[in-house]
Amino acid sequence: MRSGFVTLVGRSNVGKSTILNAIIGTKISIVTPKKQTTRNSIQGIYNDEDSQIVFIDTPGIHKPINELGERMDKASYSAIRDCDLAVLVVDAGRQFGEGDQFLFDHLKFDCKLIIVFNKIDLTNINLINSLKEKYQNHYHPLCIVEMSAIEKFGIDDLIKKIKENLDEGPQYYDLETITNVDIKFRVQEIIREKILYLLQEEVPHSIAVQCTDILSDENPMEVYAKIIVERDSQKGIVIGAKGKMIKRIGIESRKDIEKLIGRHINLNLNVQVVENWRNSSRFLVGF
Ligand SMILES: Nc1nc2c(ncn2[C@@H]2O[C@H](COP(=O)(O)OP(=O)(O)OP(=O)(O)O)[C@@H](O)[C@H]2O)c(=O)[nH]1
Ligand SMILES: [Mg+2]
Repeated sequence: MRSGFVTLVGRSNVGKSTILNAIIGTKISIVTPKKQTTRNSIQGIYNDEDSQIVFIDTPGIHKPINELGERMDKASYSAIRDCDLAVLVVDAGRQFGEGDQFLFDHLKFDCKLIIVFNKIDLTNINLINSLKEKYQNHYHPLCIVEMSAIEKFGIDDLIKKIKENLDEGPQYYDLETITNVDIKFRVQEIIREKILYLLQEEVPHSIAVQCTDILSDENPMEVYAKIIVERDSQKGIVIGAKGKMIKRIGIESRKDIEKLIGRHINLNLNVQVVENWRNSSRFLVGF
């Protein structure tokens, strides 16, 4: 069989996590219209009759403004050092700009490279041709695949091109395993996704979620999670007037967690302030 590790990398918001979910056929990595949604490297495992591809979704490469951002970029750079093939995802609906230049200056590939032009539903032929020329000349990829992950267009083509470029190798995971992250991590991410949707501006980026306990012997199952903010004022925003916001976050999250776990749950949320956690090495250990 052919197998290997394939890293999805690129700027924030280009659709890396959407692509991973479309490939695996289920939601492994959270997706939002906000930047810096993914904060960790997350594996999704694709299997078919003659191959196993371990995809690694990564945080969007950006100019970091705090230690969390530095760690996120580091996770992305290290994921392309350790893979067999990298897939650089580009938003084909946007003009080349400063952020793309930052990527050109900082992101180098020693491994095989395929470029995906995603969001072709939002582009036009002139834009796509000019982007293609730029990326072709800078990176010399094996090929460029056009895609609309949201419409599931181009996914099969990408898999085909990846398979053509992977060597014979072992089956790394058993066939039932679709991700490397555990239930607690997925619960945290679901809650963070709802917060990203429901809160505005900087607030959702100042939030971390820790799932502290899942009591599966209880019926309904009891799930405990802490929402961590950086300041008292943010705590007020997360809780909302008369507790309305935290209630909404709870209701939205519970629906998705129940889908994930396949059982009814009670979701117990509490909000805690950890000042400036995004610059706290102690807090970020193991992040
Ligand atoms: N129109 C359109 N929108 C897309 C497509 N793929 C993804 N999106 C949208 O783009 C936004 C960002 O998608 P994500 O998958 O979270 O992007 P990402 O690259 O993982 O972002 P980070 O985790 O922040 O690095 C979401 O609103 C998606 O619905 C596409 O093919 N077409
Ligand atoms: Mg993402």
